Amino acid sequence: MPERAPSPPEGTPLAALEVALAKADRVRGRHHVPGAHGAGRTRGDVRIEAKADTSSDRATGARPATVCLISLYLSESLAVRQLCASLKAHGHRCSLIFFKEFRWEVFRPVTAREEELLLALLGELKPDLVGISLTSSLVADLAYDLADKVRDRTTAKVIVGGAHPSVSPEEALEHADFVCRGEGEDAIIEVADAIANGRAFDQIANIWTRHNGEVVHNDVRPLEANLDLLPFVAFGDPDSYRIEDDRLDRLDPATQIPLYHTTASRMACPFNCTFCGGPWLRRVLYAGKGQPRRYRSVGHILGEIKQARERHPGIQQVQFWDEVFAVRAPEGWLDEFCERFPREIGLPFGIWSHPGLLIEPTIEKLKRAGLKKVVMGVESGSQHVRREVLNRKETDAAILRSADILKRHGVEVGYDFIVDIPWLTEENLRGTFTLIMQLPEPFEVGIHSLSFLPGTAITERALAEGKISKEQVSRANQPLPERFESHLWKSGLSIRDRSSAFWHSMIYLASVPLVPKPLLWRAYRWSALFKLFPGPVMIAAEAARMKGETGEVKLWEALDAVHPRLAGFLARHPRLGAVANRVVRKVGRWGYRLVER
Ligand code: B12
Ligand code: SF4
Repeated sequence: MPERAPSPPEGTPLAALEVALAKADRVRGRHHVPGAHGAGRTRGDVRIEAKADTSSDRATGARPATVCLISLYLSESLAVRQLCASLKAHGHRCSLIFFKEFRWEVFRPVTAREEELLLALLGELKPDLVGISLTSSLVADLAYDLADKVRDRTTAKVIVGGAHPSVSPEEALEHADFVCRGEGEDAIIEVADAIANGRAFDQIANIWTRHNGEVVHNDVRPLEANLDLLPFVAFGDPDSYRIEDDRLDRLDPATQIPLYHTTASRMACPFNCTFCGGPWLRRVLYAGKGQPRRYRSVGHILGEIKQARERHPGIQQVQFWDEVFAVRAPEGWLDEFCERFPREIGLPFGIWSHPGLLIEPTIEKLKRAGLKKVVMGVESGSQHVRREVLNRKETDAAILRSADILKRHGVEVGYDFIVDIPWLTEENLRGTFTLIMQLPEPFEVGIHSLSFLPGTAITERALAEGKISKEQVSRANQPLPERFESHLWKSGLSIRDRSSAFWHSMIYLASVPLVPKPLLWRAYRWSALFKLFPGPVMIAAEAARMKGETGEVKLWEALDAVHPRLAGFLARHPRLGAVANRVVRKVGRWGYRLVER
C-alpha cells in the first residue's frame, strides 16, 4: 500500500474536493483505501475511482479516452448528457461537470473558489479531452475564459461545441484545440478516439482545428435521420459533479429536482423568426445535409423517461424542450403519444408552442394526455412589429383565440414578450400593453430584452441600419450579470425617457397580478399625464417586481430604486418623509375608490 500523502490544507480547493468526494462515497457506502482498487487513482486523500476499463468492449480494440464535459449555467443540459451517453456507448470514460446553475430569478457569478474547484477536479480526473458546451452566446466569455485556463493548467485538449461556436467558430478556435459545429455525437467520439490512439484529427467532419499552424475547416456531416439510434441521455450518472455555492458535490443536479427534461424532436420548428438562432442552424449550417426536423419514436421517448424514473422515482413532471411541440410530427405520432404517455408514464407535462398553431382538437388531446402548461412567444403586441420586424405572421385575433382555447381547457400558460426592439414606437408599446390586458387570466408573462444573436436576420438588419455596432452583437454587448438578467424586467430605465419608462412600467404591471386591471385601464386613459410624470407608475412597477422576488410590497425600496435622489432627500428630512407617506396612502386610496366607481 503506498504511503498516505498528507491531507491538503484546509480551505484549499483540494480539501473541499476531498470532503465532497468522501461524503459522496460515504453515501454510497464505499471507503477509500488508497491503492486498494486497481482501477482507482489517488492524490493525497482524494481519490476518484476510475471506471472499469471498458476498452475490451470496444469493437475497434482501440484505447478509450477519458473525457470531461462541462455544462455552464445549465444543469439540465441535454447536450452534454447526450454526448456523454454516446461517448460511453463507444467505450470512452466520461464525467459530467455541471458548473453553476441557471436560476432565472437571480444571477450568481462564478467565484474564484468555484473556478479553483473546477480546475482541481480536472486535475484529479486527468482527462485527455475537456469538452465545454457553449449552448448559447450568453456564456461565451465564461466558456472561453475557462477554456484558456484549462489549456494553461492541464494537459487536456479542449473542445467547444454548441449553438454559439457553430455560428462563430473562428472566435471559439482562439481558445480551444477543436471547435465542433452542429450536432456533436459522432464528432466527439472521433476526436476522443483520435486523441487516445494518437491518430490524426484534422479530417473529422464538423470539426475545426489547427494543423501546422493553419486553421482546418471540415464540412458538417449529414444529419442523423434516425434519432432512435442515439442512446438515452445520461441521467443520474455516477460520474457527475456539480459546482455551485462554493462547493463541489458528486451528484447529478437534475436528480435533485422533481422535473425531468427531455425532447421529442430536433430542430422541429418550421418558422423563421428574425431574432432566433434556430433558422440559421437549419437553413445555413445544415443546408443540403438532410431534413433538420426529426422525431424520435414515441417508444424511444417513453423508454428514456421510464429509465429516468427507475433512477429517480421522485420525478413528478416532464418538460419537453422542443421549440414547438409536435409541430409537423410524422403521421400518427401525436395520437400514439397521447394514447401511450398517460398509460405508460402518467405524469403531467409542459411544452413550448406557437400562438399561430394552437388548435382546439390538439389541445384537447394533449390535455387528456396530461398537458399541464404551455409556454409560447408572442413577442410584441403590435401586429406590424411582429410581421415586419420579427417575421411572425399571427394576428392579434389568433393570439387571443389560442389564449382562449388554453383557458377553456384549463391549461396553465406563459407568454414571452420582447420589449426593447430598436424599431419599436410608442404606439407599438401601447399595443403590447393592451394585448396583455386582454389575455384571459391567470397567466405568466416573461418580459425579455432582445439579444442580438450572431447570424440572425434581426442582427444583420440592425447592423446594416446602424441600430447597433458590431461590438453589441450578442455576448459582447453587456457584462454577464446584465445579460443574465436581460430576461427580467428592470426599472433601470431613466426617468428622463419618460414615455418608454411609463409604457415599460405599464406593460410590467399588466403582466403581474398586483394592481387591479381597472386601475391600470384608468392610468392608461390618463397616459398623457403619466407620460409627463411617470414616477408613480414606475414605483408601482418596481414594487410589483420586488414583490415577485421577495413576496413583500416595499414601497420605500421601490422609490429608492426609481428615484434615489428623492428617497435620499426624504430620508434626510423625516418630517417631509412622513407627509409624503401620507400623500402616497391617500393617493392609493383615492385610486382604488376611482376603480370601484
Ligand atoms: C431547449 C433549449 C433551451 C433550454 C435548455 C434545456 C436543456 N435541458 O438543455 C433552456 C430554456 C434552459 C434554454 C436556455 C437558454 N437558451 Co436555449 N435553446 C434550447 C433549444 C430549443 C434546444 C436545445 C437542445 O436541448 N437541443 C437538444 C440537444 C441534444 O442538442 P444541442 O443543445 O443542440 O447540442 C448539440 C450540439 O449543439 C452539440 N454540442 C453542444 N454542446 C457541445 C459541447 C461539445 C464539447 C461538443 C463537441 C458538441 C456540443 O452537440 C449536441 C448534441 O448533438 C435550442 C434551439 C435549437 N434547436 O438548438 C435553443 C438555443 C440553443 N437557446 C438559445 C438561447 C439564446 C438560450 C438562452 C440564452 C435564453 C435566455 N436568454 O435565457 C438560455 C441560455 C442558457 C445557458 N446557460 O446557456 C439559442 C442560442 C443561440 C446563440 N447563438 O446563442 C438557441 C439556438 C435558440 C434561439 N433562441 O436562438 N434553452
Ligand atoms: S417559433 Fe420559436 S423556435 Fe421557431 S423560429 Fe420562432 S423563435 Fe425560433
